[in-house]
Amino acid sequence: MTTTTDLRVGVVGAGIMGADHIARITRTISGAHVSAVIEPDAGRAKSAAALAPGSAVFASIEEALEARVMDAVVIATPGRFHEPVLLPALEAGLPILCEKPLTQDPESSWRILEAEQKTGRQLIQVGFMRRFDTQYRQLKQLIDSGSAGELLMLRGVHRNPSVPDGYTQQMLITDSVVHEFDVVPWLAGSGIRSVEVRYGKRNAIAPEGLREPILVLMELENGVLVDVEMNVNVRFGYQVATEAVFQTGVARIGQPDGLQLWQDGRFGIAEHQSYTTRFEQAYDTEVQAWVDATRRGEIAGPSAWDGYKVAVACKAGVQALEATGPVELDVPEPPPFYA
Ligand code: ISE
Repeated sequence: MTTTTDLRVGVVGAGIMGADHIARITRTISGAHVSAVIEPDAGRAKSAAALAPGSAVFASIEEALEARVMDAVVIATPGRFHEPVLLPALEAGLPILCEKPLTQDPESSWRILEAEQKTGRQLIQVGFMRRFDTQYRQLKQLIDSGSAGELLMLRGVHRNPSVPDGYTQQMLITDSVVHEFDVVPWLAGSGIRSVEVRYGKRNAIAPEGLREPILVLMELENGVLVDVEMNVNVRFGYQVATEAVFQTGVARIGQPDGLQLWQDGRFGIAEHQSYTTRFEQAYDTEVQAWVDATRRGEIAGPSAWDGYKVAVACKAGVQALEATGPVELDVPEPPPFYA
């Protein structure tokens, strides 16, 4: 139900994630409604706006700001379009939930940090939804509690059924491993020291020009070693799973938990096909937490500084795609505003 005290949210970008957030805010989230859909593709904008009755459609963030119909903004465009939306939204003083990545390189992310500092308060929350996933949270609690001893290694798989046209080799890092670059330091309580990429046998069904799967190795500052299989043409479904190796125990998250079916002499469990269902609970919890925090004048998750650190890791990761051996990260001290 829409009320007059609701947060009026403008959603920028009406692709898969934008449409998903528009439907979520309209149907599931309390205390907010979608007042504006901002999307240059008229057909896409119209179908997305139909998900949020009463919302107005704009072709650009500037037009929507001019109309003064938003109290806050969700940015769900591809990463390369984030900076030109973030800057005017910050200048207008609007709170922002920005889908990952903050921006695509450390230089532009630094410009965003500077613009945010000028506003005098933290307005940006970055949409690293894994931090809101119940199982990731349980794993973090286990690590923090020390009840299985110290964390020694993390072993992850990140598998997609396929990738859209235009997905490039670099996007293995900047669009996909970007999630691990945020969630691993958050879980382990330690920054990333270096990133290395190893190539196995190429999957011949991958689109031309894409050399994958890859194995991404991260060494953390606290000595924890992390490996992630990044694999984007598995066809059978969407899988994100982690095994944590402790001194006296092993924990797993992300195991299949769908419908179990025994039929024709076989047994199977339904597997997710997309991140929109695998992380549905995480997105719901994330967006509700953001809306509640925004109404209190706060953020409730990864900050722009976290987004900046991930941009530094992505830069090292992209270099590691070409390099032999580990690439060290160069993260400066956080500006006092974020310390
Ligand atoms: C996509 O953009 C996402 O964010 C998904 O979570 C990730 O699994 C996928 O690899 C990306 O392309």
